[in-house]
Amino acid sequence: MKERILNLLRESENQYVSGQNISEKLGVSRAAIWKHITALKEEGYEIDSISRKGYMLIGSPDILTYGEVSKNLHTSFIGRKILYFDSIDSTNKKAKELAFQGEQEGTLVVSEEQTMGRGRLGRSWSSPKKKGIWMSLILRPQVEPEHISKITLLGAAAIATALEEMNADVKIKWPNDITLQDKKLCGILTEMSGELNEINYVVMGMGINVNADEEDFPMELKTKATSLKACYGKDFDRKELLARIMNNFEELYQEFIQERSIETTIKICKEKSVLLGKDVRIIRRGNERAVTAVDINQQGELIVKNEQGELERIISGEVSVRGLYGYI
Ligand code: BT5
Repeated sequence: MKERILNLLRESENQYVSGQNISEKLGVSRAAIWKHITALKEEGYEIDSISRKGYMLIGSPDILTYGEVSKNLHTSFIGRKILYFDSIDSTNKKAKELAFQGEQEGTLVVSEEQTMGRGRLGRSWSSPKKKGIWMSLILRPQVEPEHISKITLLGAAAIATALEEMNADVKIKWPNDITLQDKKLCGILTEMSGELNEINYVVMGMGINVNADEEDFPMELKTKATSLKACYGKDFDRKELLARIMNNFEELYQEFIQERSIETTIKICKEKSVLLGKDVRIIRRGNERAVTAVDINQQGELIVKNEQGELERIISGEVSVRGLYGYI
């Protein structure tokens, strides 16, 4: 009922809606309306009330609920259901539990903070409250498990495009990072459950530092991580960014599923690549090698030239790529 009252207020932008009107439309008592309005105010909605005129929505809180995000959402199934948490251990963990229980494709788990956010290989992911977007998307692609690493690239291309639409000059660092001014802005963690030939579900976790200030990052990240706010000196609209990511992702995902192609994704990943043409280190289980990044092929693999001058394909899996002297 609270959501329905909120929707009525949203529909009547800059106008008062009378208690009588709400009561008739939704079939609730004036006293119940008052209770829900009070609850909405507690959530951060600014609602003006004048006797005899009714209620008017003046401002909405900076929260990533479906009601707040959907205004900018143009998808048919990606992000059409958002499970919203104020605080959770990890959205990937929650999304995996839900997917295991049968949750449908396209459902998004979002939390304002994570107390045990995870990166790859058990590394931790710093997720301070309301400072970023911490979310996990449930997917059920009908493709062979070997194609799963492509999903991370779809995510990276969707996020980078959304950020570009909001005038942030980001780069993609194959396979799972987005960078801004040579620091890490975003990381993607794609996890899957499946058999040899079949995927049960995929969970793609995305962590994006949006309005974090320098002091929000733990000591060890200060030289390596950045946020949109730290870089551009202003707050960015998290709701709009989240919706834009979903919009872009759905398009790229449809191409992947229906046409079995990631051509558009690869084009974006190459155009925005921070690695191509650079001398980098490939790190796999502690072993490091110096190579030059040359290309990304249609399978989404990184093509590098080794010290013998031979070309090699690098499959994302468990590799990390670093610059010769630092993160890039
Ligand atoms: C990643 O791993 O970059 C994947 C991160 C995925 C996070 C999302 S948030 C929503 C969802 N729920 C989860 O629990 N996880 C996903 P990796 O490439 O392994 O990088 C991890 C490393 O990035 C850490 O070891 C730190 O050095 C660094 N790091 C941690 N927090 C960071 C942050 N907020 N910003 C930038 N770098 C960070």
